[in-house]
Amino acid sequence: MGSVKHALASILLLSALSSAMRGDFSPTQEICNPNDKFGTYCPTTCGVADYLQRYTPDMDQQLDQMEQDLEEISNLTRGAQDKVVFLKDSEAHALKQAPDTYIKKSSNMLDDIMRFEKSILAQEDQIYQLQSILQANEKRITDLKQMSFELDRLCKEPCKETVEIQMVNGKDCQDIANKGGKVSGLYYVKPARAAEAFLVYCEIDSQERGWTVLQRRRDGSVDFNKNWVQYKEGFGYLSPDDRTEFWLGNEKIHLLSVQSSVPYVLRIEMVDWEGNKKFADYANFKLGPEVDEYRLTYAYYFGGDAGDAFDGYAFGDDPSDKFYTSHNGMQFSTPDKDNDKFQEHCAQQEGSGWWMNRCHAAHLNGKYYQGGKYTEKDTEYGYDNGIIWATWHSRWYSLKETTMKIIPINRVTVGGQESGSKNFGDI
Ligand SMILES: [Ca+2]
Repeated sequence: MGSVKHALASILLLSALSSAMRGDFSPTQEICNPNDKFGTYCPTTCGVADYLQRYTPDMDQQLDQMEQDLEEISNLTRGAQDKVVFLKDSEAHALKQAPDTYIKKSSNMLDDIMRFEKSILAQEDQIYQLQSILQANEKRITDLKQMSFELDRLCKEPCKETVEIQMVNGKDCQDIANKGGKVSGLYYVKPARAAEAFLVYCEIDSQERGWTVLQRRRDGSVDFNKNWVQYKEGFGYLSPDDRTEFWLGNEKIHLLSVQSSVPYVLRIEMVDWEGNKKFADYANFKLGPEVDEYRLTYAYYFGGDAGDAFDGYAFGDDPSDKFYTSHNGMQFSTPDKDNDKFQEHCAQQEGSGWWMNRCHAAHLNGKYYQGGKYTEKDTEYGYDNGIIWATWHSRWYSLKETTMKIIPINRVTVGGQESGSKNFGDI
């Protein structure tokens, strides 16, 4: 740009000179000539004209050169402007393009890379987990092979014990005894309205009486803290030799108890820790259907030497105790189902299923206490929750053994005197 300025300055100077020339003098011959059209000025401008004359060709040349240079510069400038415009356009274009494509593209690529990294890490983790599972499975397979080997070995040995199920069937154990069942053991019974036969323990005595056993406690080996469904279906174990504890199941007890026009007697037999035995009988024992929450009903206390605990007991704390601890007409409650007459939840507090009132004077599904005696401190909620028959032992004394069993009423007499007459029986 410096050269351009210099050239422009020269042009201005020359223009000034040129205008001066036109106004005052004009180039003349090398030697001042008065005859020349500018001759009148000659004497005073001669030197200048002479000077100009001498330098005009160079000046013209220089001017031509300058014009050329200007032309070039002008061209260059235009080119530069074009270039600038082009660059601006390119920049604008690039700016426009960059975020949409390249930045986005590169950011997408980064995302992809991160995603792949994550996925690789997750897959490595998965591989590690699968390897662990594989190892665990291999160990399990080894264990199972070992067990299979052991079982195979055991199977080759002759069986030491068999459970014998008697071949006689009937609607209850008395029916089975009537049909020739002679020994106590496991039999299939099918009460009138039962969809299918089920297994029961029949106690068949020397007088050919068949007792269908509903409940058995003898050693505390079975936990009676069970829920509604378990009490409904039954739990524990039936054994052919009366060695195990169980609850036959409310649904089965219901079906058995309502099937016949001849009502049942419920007999409750109990043994304490001193080996004393007592019993209580209830006439017309029935268990309602599940829609009535397996309600307990009986007509009257039929006899026995244990006392009528089902009728409640006056513990002495409150005059209403007897009324609120009776069981006739009570619905069944379990820790997960409160059908009692108490503002709280007897079955839940005492960990058993029973025909709870508020709560009980008889409680044969209670907690098993070794030795019998227990205190509030032994219980979770401070309530008497043992195996109780309040008309015999204190409610803080838990019985050693119990049996609940039914028989058609015509097989027993009032007061528990056995009716041995076979003529009574065949029903
Ligand atoms: Ca309640």
